[in-house]
Amino acid sequence: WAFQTDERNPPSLPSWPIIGSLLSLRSDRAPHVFFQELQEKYGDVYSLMMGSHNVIIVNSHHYAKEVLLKKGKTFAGRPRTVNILTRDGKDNRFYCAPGPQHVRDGSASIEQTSELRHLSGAQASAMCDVLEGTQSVAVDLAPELTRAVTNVVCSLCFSSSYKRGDPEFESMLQYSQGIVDTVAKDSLVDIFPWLQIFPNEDLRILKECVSVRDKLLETKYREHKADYSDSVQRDLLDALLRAKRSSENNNTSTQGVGLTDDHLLMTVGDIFGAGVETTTTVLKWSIVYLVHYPEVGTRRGRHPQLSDRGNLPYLAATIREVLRIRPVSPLLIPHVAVADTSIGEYAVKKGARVIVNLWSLHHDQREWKNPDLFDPGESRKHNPGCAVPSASYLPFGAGVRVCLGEALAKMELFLFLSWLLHRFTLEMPAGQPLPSLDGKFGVVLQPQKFKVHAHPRPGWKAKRGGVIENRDS
Ligand code: PLO
Repeated sequence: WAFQTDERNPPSLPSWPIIGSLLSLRSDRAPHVFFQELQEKYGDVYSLMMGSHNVIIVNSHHYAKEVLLKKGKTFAGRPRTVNILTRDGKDNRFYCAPGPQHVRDGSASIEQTSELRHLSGAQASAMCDVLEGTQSVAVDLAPELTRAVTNVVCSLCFSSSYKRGDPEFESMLQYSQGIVDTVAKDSLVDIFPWLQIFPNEDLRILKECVSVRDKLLETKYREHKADYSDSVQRDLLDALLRAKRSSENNNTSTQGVGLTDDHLLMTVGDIFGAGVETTTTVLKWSIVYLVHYPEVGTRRGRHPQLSDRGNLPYLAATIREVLRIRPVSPLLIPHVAVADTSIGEYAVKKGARVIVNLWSLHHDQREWKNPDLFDPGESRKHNPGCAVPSASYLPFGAGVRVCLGEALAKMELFLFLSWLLHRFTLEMPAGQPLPSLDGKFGVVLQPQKFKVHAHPRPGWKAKRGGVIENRDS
């Protein structure tokens, strides 16, 4: 009497024992695009089996908000998968209960530091100086962008920064890329356990990269512990050390879980990795789109400081549009239902994984006019029946698992791009095709490598203290 129950199961892809819905999932499309295509046949919410796991894919903003906001706590679980990267889930951001206090404390201290603005401004300016030296050749901007972003996060986490050619920085670039390339595939190990029995090349690369990363983190940790003092808090690592000490003094039982060294290391590692990979990726996409739509770049403002954000609405709109059309994390991070519950009219069992397909939300024909078109202009504001910005827009996720770094990211994006556009026009080298708009799907959606010419604009000069003045207006 299945039809007598109030709630029914979501439409489901065909599945078989052990391999689950694998046969229906073969596609040369990236998963987020493929999941959006399946929406036509199966609807906004459907389920499939990955191995023995029930996975629910959510493709529209009403249902997505039910998962993230209305029933946020019920869906706040995380799958216990990637244990190579996290030492069995000791990075709280991914796997523990959402918002553990020491991470919240850390992120609060991120937002408090007004120094960060100056720091970001200084990094942006240093980056522009380097680019100015490359005038006549087309260059891949990625390493310079990464260095600038890394240095912001690095001083936030460890109060240190990297100079050009620093071997530690080069090794960091390498291991980070290695992890980004392989960690998405690693989560497949969980679905197909035999991959672990037959060690493959990716797994080797991932393990190697993680061990390089961990050594670096451990060195920083040792140095910090050596000259830690309760009276000064230099950075995030100090804040975490303090939280650990106070939880030890308070006698563990009140705090529930004691913080171990691994917890601290993995938390810093996460914030570090997330801070670098995400912002850098958005900057790269912004440049891709600026080269495709050069008219966007010419509408620049005059004094790139954070306080100008209100005066540069077009740049702000451009950043919003980049985050819409190429979201960094098109499938967010999987959620897990911690109790029996429902999504809309559909029943959801405890333990089910829920993937919010942000790509579908950001490319929903019902919510956006020409969703595949890059359009930072006015027309995006006139979505039929949509507030500004649209309800179908969640580049940082939402609810208890919302991105910790949203404020930092927005500040960095604005400062880095306004400086870049203020000092340079970006162009493809003559005869070169425009960079591809297709992303490489991994743990973040990355653009492919490309080179551009950065032509210095005439008429700006640097004044003391990094404030710049425009003379050509
Ligand atoms: C990036 C590579 C680092 O070496 C480790 C790391 C930690 C946190 C991850 C990040 C990587 C990729 C982007 C992630 C972030 C946590 C939140 C963020 C997944 C793997 C996003 C986009 O959701």
